[in-house]
Amino acid sequence: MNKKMKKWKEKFVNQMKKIRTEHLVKKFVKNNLLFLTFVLTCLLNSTLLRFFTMPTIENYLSFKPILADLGVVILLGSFAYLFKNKNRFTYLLVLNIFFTLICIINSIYYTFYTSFASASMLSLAQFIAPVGDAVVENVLQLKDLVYVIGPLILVFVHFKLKKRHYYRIEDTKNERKKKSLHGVITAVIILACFTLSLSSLEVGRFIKQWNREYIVMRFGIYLYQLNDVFVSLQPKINSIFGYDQAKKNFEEYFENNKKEHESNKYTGIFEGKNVIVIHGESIQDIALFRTFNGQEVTPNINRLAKEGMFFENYFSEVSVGTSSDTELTFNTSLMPTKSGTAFVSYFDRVYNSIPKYFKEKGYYTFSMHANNADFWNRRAMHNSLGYDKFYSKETYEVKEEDVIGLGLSDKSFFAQSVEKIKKIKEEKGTPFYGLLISLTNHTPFSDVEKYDPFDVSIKETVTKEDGTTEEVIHPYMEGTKLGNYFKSLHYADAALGEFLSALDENGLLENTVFILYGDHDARLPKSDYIRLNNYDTATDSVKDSSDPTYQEYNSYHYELDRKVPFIIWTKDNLVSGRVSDTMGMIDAMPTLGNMFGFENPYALGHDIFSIKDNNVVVFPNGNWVSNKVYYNSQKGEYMSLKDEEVISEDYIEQNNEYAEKLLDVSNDIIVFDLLNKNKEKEEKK
Ligand code: GP9
Ligand code: MN
Repeated sequence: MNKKMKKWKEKFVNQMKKIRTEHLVKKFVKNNLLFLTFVLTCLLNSTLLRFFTMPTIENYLSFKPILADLGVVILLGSFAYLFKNKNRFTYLLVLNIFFTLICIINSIYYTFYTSFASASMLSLAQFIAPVGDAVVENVLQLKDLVYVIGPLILVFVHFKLKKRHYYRIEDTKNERKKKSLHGVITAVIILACFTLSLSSLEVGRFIKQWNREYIVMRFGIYLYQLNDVFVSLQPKINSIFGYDQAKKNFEEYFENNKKEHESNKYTGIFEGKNVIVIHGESIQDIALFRTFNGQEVTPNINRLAKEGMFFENYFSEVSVGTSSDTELTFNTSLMPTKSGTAFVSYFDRVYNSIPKYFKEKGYYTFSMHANNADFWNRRAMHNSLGYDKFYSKETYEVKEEDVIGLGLSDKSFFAQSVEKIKKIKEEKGTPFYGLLISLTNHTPFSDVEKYDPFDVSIKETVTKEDGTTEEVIHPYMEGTKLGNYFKSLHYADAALGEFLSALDENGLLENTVFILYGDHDARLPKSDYIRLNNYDTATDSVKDSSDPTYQEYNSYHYELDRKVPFIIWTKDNLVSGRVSDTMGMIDAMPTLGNMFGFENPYALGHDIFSIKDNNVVVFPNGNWVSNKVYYNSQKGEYMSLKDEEVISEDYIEQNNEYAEKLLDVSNDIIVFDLLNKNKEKEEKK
């Protein structure tokens, strides 16, 4: 055979091989069309979910979650081959619908909570249901339903195949077993490759599961949700196992972080005074001192902030328990739990709380909220927190015309509450500590016609050529969710003003400290903030980002804008001034404790007047903020808050470690009931 011939032969053999492989692939696709459609639609859905919820380059380019999703889908899908043709489709369809539901639920959940859903929230469904309307009205969008296309494609392919008599040839039992095994082996190989690609940090975070975005971005939605079920069962399992280790870590933490609290100029200044605390639903700093056409959004809160002590860099530290998480953090100086919520899953633990310390001082303690007493399990938890009495909806008259949004309007709530407080003062004859939880300023802020009118447009008086003037109206924030939020808050602020006047008229402001905090941000869309900062009256639209006057608004600006007010005010202006050091809800108890003369040795926050500019505020997702930096733990990046200062890696690392330890110890205290002295005694027996 000469050289030329040899070459020809080689070419021919290669060509034949190619044809055979192509043939094999074709045959494989043809024989497994239904299964492949199932795999691809499930993969498409999970990828779309990730792209829609976290539209970042890192996420787009991330290959790991695709591997993980593929592994899970093939693994579970492979069992379809164990069924005969007739039932195989049913199995794949049920599985496909299940995966689709995971995507839809997470898509809706993400829009509402900027996080992924957790099975631990199932026990909270009853608390979310009343806010359900808000979800449907404001959140359910086309992008949440696009996933339905997965099962639809599967059904379509199924009928097409049926028409082509695809199902006529039935595999033998052995063949089916073999196919299923091949599928499982393929899935195991894919999952093994995926596991090998993981770093120890990624594995660690997967086990802890509190940084949900981080996990979905690396492990895909299906593996996340599977793991979540196990983690959600942990409250039950956890409190059985791991107590000794938790106790050891807890003792070590407080040994290393022993607080020698030094007294400062505020120590004991309020001892013996009555206290009224307002839990202000969704009040954010962005509304304070803001005006539209010369009108303040929050004139009453502004007055309190100007006359009293205003903590202007104060952050709420909520997780999925929103309002209830803030109540926990404010009252106990502990963080929300890593899974579930303390109010629901751990209401039966012992807490060192503000009401309990006041009770020790002979105060009468109460809470008031005109919503269902079981919402957020308050009926049980307010008892655990040490309130003598919880005045819930049952104790208020709720007339139809007084209902706004979620329930009784703030104006009616406060008016009725004043009567109750008056009675308490007369009957008890002791100082009192009372928490009033407002309700009207709750998302979706859509009962606009029921709020006091408040204009969020821009009105301009323009002089025309002939010298006459004309009023031009630019819509600005009208019709936006943020605009409606300002309207709603303007109403809530007016209710607060009326409350203060009524308290004053009844002599209830004498010898009383009035405290107001915003419980968390209002979960408003970023695009509305961009509009707020970049509106162009010349075009009546948002400026283009290329415009030289365009103000950048990134995710850090958004996080910083989630700040809430914290104000301490007395009628005789005992305290005043702005406190600018970064502070969190967790620091309220130690700061107030110093002023009222009590100290919780197991508080995880700090008296801001002792720690001053060294404070670090940790969020449940591992992000943290100090006077210098806002750190995003999901991205592992930060934004410097002081242009001139160089931030060292040590500083970031130290605070990361601090954040992780704080979250761990706080969670252990609650889960293992570590403040329960009786439990300790029982252990020793
Ligand atoms: C309900 C109210 C709102 O009683 O506190 O709770 P949230 O939805 O803000 O957690
Ligand atoms: Mn709330």
